[in-house]
Amino acid sequence: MASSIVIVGHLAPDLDCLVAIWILVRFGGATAADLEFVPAGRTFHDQPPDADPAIIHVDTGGGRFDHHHTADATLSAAELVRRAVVPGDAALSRLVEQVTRIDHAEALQGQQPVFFNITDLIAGYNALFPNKPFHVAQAMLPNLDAWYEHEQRTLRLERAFQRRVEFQTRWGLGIAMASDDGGSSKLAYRHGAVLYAYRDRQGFMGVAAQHRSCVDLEPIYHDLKRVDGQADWYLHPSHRLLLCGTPKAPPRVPSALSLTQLVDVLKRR
Ligand SMILES: [Mn+2]
Repeated sequence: MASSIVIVGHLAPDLDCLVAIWILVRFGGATAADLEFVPAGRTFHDQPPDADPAIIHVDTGGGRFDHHHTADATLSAAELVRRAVVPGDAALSRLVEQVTRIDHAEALQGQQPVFFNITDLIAGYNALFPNKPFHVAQAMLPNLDAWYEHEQRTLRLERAFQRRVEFQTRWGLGIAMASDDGGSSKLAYRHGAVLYAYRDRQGFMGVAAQHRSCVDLEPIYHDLKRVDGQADWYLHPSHRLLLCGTPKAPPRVPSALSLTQLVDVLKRR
């Protein structure tokens, strides 16, 4: 796309509108596009929405990237842009699927999440910059980059989880996995693990027990002190978490064990 592209969204842009803009900017080559905002439903200078290929309307105007002509709950402006620009990106599909659901959930009462969420964040930006929708968009683009990165990481973890090792412990099923990103307790517990161990790209390792279990990792901690004495193992006060290095707290000395050796320690108890 040429740099003379204009992307037109609606005033007080919402998540759907912002994600549609973000896809065009980040994936559609519209990096230098001008952003314009019109009252929802209207078009730029009241021209037909798709008359000029260099003026792209999203979530407003009734054109090809506006979904308000239909009540189809699987459609959103972001989804229409995604299908047209990057239909084959799995992480983006996941992100946009959630955007579509959020866009349609807004009309429903009593289904809002309990905690502060991305819709609240956007509402905050619109409150900070009520007459500057461009500022809202500029502030949100990096947040959407981060969300996309999160979805990519989740997909990588799911792929790595398929190569997991399952083993028996005295407490029940153990699951071990190694991946660039470490492990996913969510995936392990969903799969029925009571104990789960992981190793990441930097050699950071950890063992965690499901929080409803009666596992006490203190004996394992002492075993590790014996076989991996130099390493900086940390036993969490809950006794359900045993860590040797996390991004929050890199280890002074990393573990010398392989994941298989760690699993052997866990199996022996
Ligand atoms: Mn929408």
